[in-house]
Amino acid sequence: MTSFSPRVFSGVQPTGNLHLGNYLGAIAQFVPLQDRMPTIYCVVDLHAVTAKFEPEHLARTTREVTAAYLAAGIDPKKAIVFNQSQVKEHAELAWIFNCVARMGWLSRMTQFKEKAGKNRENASVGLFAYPSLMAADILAYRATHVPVGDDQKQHLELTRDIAQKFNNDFAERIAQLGLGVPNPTPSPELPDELYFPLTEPIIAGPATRIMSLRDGTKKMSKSDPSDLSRINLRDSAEEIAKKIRKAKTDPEPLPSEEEGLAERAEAANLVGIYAALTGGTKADVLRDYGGQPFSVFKPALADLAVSKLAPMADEMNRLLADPATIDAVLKDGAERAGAIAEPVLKDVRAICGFLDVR
Ligand code: AQP
Repeated sequence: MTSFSPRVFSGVQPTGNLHLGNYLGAIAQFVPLQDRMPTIYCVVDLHAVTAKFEPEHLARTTREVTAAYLAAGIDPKKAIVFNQSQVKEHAELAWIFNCVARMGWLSRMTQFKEKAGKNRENASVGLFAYPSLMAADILAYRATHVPVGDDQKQHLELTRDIAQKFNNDFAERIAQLGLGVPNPTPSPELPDELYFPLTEPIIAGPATRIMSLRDGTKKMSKSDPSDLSRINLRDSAEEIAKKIRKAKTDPEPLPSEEEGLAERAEAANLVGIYAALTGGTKADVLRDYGGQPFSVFKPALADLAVSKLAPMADEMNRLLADPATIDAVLKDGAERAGAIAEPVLKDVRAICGFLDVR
């Protein structure tokens, strides 16, 4: 290989309650990329077991994320769509990365601190090591780009740190075995030849962090106990309208300029959602609604959200009524993903020096 071939990898956890943030921040960004380069979209079920989960729901939520991918416009003939647990190379590479990553690096991850909360001692080791598995998900395909929401930025930086340390620690063996790729961005911190690329995040659009409808300082999240905090992708039109009507706001009308949103987290969030749903900018929205009260803006936002999400929910429901077709997509995807990850792990085992007797 003379250079890393561009390849996209991303994933969504099947933890239930897929919401507007997952859609605007991630899934909607996945769709156009499938026409620009090879893409791999995973349902990351191994991540879903790092916190309390119901085994009897996991298959259903795995199919639900797959249905959301397909309903959003991901074409499984173009993109590889599969569930993580079906390709064993993810778990194997994660173990090696657990031995590359440092305790200090993982201890600094804000998502672990938030999710473990005050009860850190009781959090699973899997939750702590989650970023190593995420690095393995990406690097098992030597993916060069990862579209994600803003909350995953720190994990992507850790993926680069792991790749960099692996490339450095094993530089001699990578060169000896002839497995290196010329470093596209030579620097004193890195050898001339790399095995793993330094993956770039793609954090794009006006909706990289959609906030809770109940609290503009917290991100919209599947695990928020209040269902009113998020718009679920399969909510009915009535539920969507109710949640937007009840969304926390302030008494002021919308400003005409973006600077006027600076201290108004809830207003900024709703304007950002409107912008993302129309494919425009916050400035465009304020040009139309500046000076208007929320009693005018909220119904317009509700109509817009329903018009965009209802067809997707209908398509998800149609797909979910036929689980065999979803499973066939996942099976085909797992075979195609495995065919890429298997030789990468063969290289990694050789680089690490494991005795191969089979
Ligand atoms: N609020 C958000 N705004 C924009 N993007 C978001 N994403 C998540 N929440 C928002 C993006 O969705 C993708 C899939 O996320 P995930 O399922 O891997 O888990 P997460 O980031 O931990 O999302 P949640 O919804 O908050 O789930 P729980 O509550 O289970 O932890 C990612 O690209 C993420 O950035």
